[in-house]
Amino acid sequence: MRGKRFAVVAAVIALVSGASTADAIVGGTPARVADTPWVVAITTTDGQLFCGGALVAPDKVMTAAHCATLKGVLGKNQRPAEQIRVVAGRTDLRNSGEGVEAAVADVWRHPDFRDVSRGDDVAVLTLARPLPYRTIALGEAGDDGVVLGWGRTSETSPPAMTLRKVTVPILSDSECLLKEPDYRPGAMLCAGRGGRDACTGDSGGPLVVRGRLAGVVSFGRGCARADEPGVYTRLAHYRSMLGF
Ligand code: 4AZ
Repeated sequence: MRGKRFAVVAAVIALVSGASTADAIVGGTPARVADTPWVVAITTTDGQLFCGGALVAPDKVMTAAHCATLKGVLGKNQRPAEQIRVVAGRTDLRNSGEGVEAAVADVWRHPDFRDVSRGDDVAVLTLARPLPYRTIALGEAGDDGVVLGWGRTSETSPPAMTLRKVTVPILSDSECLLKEPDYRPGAMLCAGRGGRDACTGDSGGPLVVRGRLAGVVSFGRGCARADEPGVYTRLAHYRSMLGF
């Protein structure tokens, strides 16, 4: 009786505040790593989620440069490889018995990366050992894509900690420029028309178009706001320097 009343009150509060209890990534649905075995979580050595990524070779993880960056009082520095773990094959990050963890042997960040708003937000982690999971090839943008991650299900929610995915419409460069002044045509792409988006903790994670990796989650103003599409690093722009 008490529980039921609480549930009704919680539902009313959720409706009034505009939050949706079914959301995650934002506006998404549960996903299983078995269906997308190349998606990985990036954590601290004590298991705290901070980003996502994608296996582009058995020992290489594509992610965002800002995921490989530590902010300190003296400025921004590369995050030491020894402080990063890659978790593969684990739908629920709380289930340490599922999948595998790998140490990172080397971090490559785009040499021009300074801040997400300036772009070049791409990095490649070299793992200490190859992982036994299928990889994903790089590809081009299209009309829409699927973004995956373990991150927040709304701006004010904690990370889902279980993998989720959502389909987002990819906007034209001219529309992205109108909505995001920092947008760099050709080197970024933007996606989402409100309600569906990546959010904190999904950074570095994959945007998949026709089964290929077209982008990595870079930045946005909040999450899933109307007229604030999520911004991604457009991987096709970096293809020759990445070598994948
Ligand atoms: C973040 O804080 C973040 N809505 C990532 C993606 C987006 C916003 C914030 C895009 O890592």
